[in-house]
Amino acid sequence: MSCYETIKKKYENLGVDVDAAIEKALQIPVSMHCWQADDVVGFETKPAGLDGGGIMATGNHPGRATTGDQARADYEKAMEYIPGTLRLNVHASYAETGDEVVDRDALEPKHFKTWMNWSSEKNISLDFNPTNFSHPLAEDGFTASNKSKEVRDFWIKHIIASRKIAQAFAENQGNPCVVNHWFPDGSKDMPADRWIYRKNLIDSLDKSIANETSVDKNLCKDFVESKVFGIGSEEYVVGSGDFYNCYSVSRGIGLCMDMGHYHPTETVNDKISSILLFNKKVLLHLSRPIRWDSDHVAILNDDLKNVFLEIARGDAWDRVYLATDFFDASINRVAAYIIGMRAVRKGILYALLDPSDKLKDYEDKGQNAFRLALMEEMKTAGFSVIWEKLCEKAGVIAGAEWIDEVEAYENNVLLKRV
Ligand code: RNT
Ligand code: ZN
Repeated sequence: MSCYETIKKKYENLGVDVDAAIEKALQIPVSMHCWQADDVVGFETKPAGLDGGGIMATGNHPGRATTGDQARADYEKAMEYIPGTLRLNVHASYAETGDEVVDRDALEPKHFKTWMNWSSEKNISLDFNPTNFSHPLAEDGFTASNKSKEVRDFWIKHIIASRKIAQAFAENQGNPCVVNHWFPDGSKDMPADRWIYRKNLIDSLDKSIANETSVDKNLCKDFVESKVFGIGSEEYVVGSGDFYNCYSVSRGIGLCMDMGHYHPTETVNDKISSILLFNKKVLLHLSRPIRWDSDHVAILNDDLKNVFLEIARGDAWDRVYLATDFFDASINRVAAYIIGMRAVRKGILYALLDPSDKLKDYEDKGQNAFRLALMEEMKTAGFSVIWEKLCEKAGVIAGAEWIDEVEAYENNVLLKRV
């Protein structure tokens, strides 16, 4: 018997169908974020003298993608080593408009033609995000919640424009486009009035999403993302966890939970069963916070595994949308994608191999030591052999050999970029 067959038998004895787990793990879509390749800078054409910059990517490893073509080449390179169904998550600031300066409120599907063509050519569906940051009208720290009606109206227009682009993506690819709405709005120090911004944000979201009828909600799947604090919004974040829990449920809009957007001892895995008992769907931003929302590359740590175990144990795969969100500019960015995306796929597989029925059985009988024992044993039960099988099925290198190939890409492509 092969090593795989032996291990498969062991799992079968625990009630786990390994072949079915591999098949399912390969099918679950994961939306890879476009912004690790270029440190969240984006490709939009800015008016002379204005450089919006990115958000908080730190490091200066050589080889950053500075054009859409370079970024797409990097995604394609990374995708050679990432098994399973992929999507690509595009931000509005990645519009390619040549010499023409198009402000965010005037963006149209035609400004994303290159992305849609790439999507059709590679058969990779796209998701989308309005970009409510890195813009002069975000400089005072408030966008859609701003006290100025003029500023709010600009962002409302941008959100609607973004949702129309998402709808065009959905039509082009023949399946819905997930749209995530995140706003940096907040303040460094204590506001005199914490209420007004939240009231404004509700009004802007209602006008651009909840009550906006020009976009088909079956094609454009909206989610709202909370945050606990940011640089420059340490004291007060308008779109807090409480705010969006209530807003999303009251409006029937999806909730996005980013693994870096909670207090350090809170875990996203524990939230899933609460949120999904009230909300129809949830989007996860898979990330690795180190002491704060640091957006380190996702790895196969307990936080990541536990998130997928929760989904598996609640059989909630069809209500959870998966997307990555990390940006580390201090290391090879293509390798960062591969490390993070492979970790995510490993985490999904690990969760699908969970002997959940057996664990629940121990629990029902009050045998909690045995429950803990089996959870521990599963960590070393032969997972790597099953992972290798998954990679083999996907036609992707299973082990560390991919590193040499990416080193060659660094030397031949990335280091030659100026
Ligand atoms: C920021 C949010 C948000 C962004 C992307 C670029 O704290 O996590 O999801 O990372 O929109
Ligand atoms: Zn996020």
